Amino acid sequence: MSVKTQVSKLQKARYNFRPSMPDVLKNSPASIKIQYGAKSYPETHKEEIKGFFPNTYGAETVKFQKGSNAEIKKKKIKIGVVLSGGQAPGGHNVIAGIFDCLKKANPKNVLLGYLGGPSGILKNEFKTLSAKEIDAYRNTGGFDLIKSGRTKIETEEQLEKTKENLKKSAVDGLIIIGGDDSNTNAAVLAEYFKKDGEMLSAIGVPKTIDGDLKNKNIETSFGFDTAVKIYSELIGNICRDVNSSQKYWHFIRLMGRNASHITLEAAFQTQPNIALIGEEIKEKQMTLSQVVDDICKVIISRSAKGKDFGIVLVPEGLIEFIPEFKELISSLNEVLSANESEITAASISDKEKKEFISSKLPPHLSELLNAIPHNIAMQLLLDRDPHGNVVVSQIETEKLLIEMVKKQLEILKQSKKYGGKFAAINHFFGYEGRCGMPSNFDANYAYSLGYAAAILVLNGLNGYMACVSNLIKEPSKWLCGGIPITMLMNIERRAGKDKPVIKKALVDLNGAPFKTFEKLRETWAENENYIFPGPIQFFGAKEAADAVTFTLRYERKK
Ligand code: FBP
Repeated sequence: MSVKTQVSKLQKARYNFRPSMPDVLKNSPASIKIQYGAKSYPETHKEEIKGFFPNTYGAETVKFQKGSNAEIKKKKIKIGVVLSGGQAPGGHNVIAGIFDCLKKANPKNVLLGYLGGPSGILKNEFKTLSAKEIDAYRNTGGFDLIKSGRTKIETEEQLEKTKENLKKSAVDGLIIIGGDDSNTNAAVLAEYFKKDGEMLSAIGVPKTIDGDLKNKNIETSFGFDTAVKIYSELIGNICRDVNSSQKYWHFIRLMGRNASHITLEAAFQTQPNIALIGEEIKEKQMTLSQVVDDICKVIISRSAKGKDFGIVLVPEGLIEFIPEFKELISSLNEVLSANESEITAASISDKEKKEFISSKLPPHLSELLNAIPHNIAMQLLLDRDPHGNVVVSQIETEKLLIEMVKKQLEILKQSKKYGGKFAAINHFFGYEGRCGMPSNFDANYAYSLGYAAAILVLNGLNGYMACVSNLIKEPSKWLCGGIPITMLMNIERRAGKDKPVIKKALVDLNGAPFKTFEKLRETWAENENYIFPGPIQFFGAKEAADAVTFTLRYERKK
């Protein structure tokens, strides 16, 4: 008996949501012209980056404008699309945007979906996407239409295989929907195609819930808006719970591997007692004990007023912002990559692994590794992701903080500096937010990005990231175009080597969002200024259903 796929009533209703589009994209693709702007260059490491990308370096930014481009209709184009990296709400809408644009340009155009992330390209596993299938995924969360993966295409062999497989299927352009590392992949492919004189194009689309893929041109990545609203609903609920029972301290770790944007935005949306911002901790060169001392100060001060409860938000990447841990992690990265065979031997126990690695570290780092709780130390030794990053989602920093705060409070209790009761509960909100039904903002934005990416391929552009801006305005006023990916790059040390990668956008301590937070946080620490945002609204009052994030508002307010 075949089982019929069931969908929720809300999902059914969302199928009918028609994303609002920027005015320029409402024209048919044959009436959208490419306007070339200034040549663009990275902010730093110009010569090194030029060395890595001699053929695609220094290209012009492009904008779309209304105008005749009738050639588009005559061509028959095939695009391949791939989802790369962590899930982010809106991914399916990017694909729907690409599909609709392609079919509008010429109904004979074809969209192939590579399966399971970039490894699908290497294995040549794909499916031709039909209108029926696309319709069943419009405005839905997740990446399940074609799935995702984190394989990095970087060796000469992989690059050649990619080119070979794309050519085998007569693909004209590949659209990579991904974060900074995946868009770096798009630039590497673009360079490879151009070097070989191929007419293939590689285009990127900015995706990540972490919000760290942004710059002056890319205002935000899709997925951030929805993910942070989901976390904020949950945090708001916990704020209400804590304010009702008044007996726990909740330590909530939030996703955001390299930057604290999610934590900062969730702080604006819920106004917790403490929100740790990794970038500030790094700037002040704080040790873990100093971070713990700061938390204890708030706990003690609230306790003195009879308030033995509160909320602490912790960015998941905190550990990498603390200089001593940053040094430890980068040393661990080098040791892990230089001693792979010894460390991955099946016979080695956890204890032996830790001892072996510890013996290869400088003495002060070996001491630090051995001073932290064993389970956290083992989490720091877990395999790196294919891009050489430590997998911070697996490191339970919130538990480490609770343990250290507890110890510190016990010491203070003995010297009569603290007389309260500390009961803590830990949470990690990460995967919960990555596949939610996209908010109206993400549904509109992701769809427009997909549409814009298809326009770039239709016009034969290569090595660009689709760009939709002016996002604090209503969608009809959004501006569209593309920016050369090489202009976003810098050089970073990855897996023991210097590599060109897209520069991550960290929380800017001089920027309006952080400055605003700085002014408010003392009041939040002492009082219960909690806000309860409730669930994402898809219908009804515009102020609730179409609100953009505080981050975007503060950053882009003129
Ligand atoms: P991307 O950078 O690929 O968008 O992924 C971000 C993220 O969601 C981080 O917030 C998190 O640390 C990481 O992915 C988890 O990775 P995985 O899905 O491989 O466990």
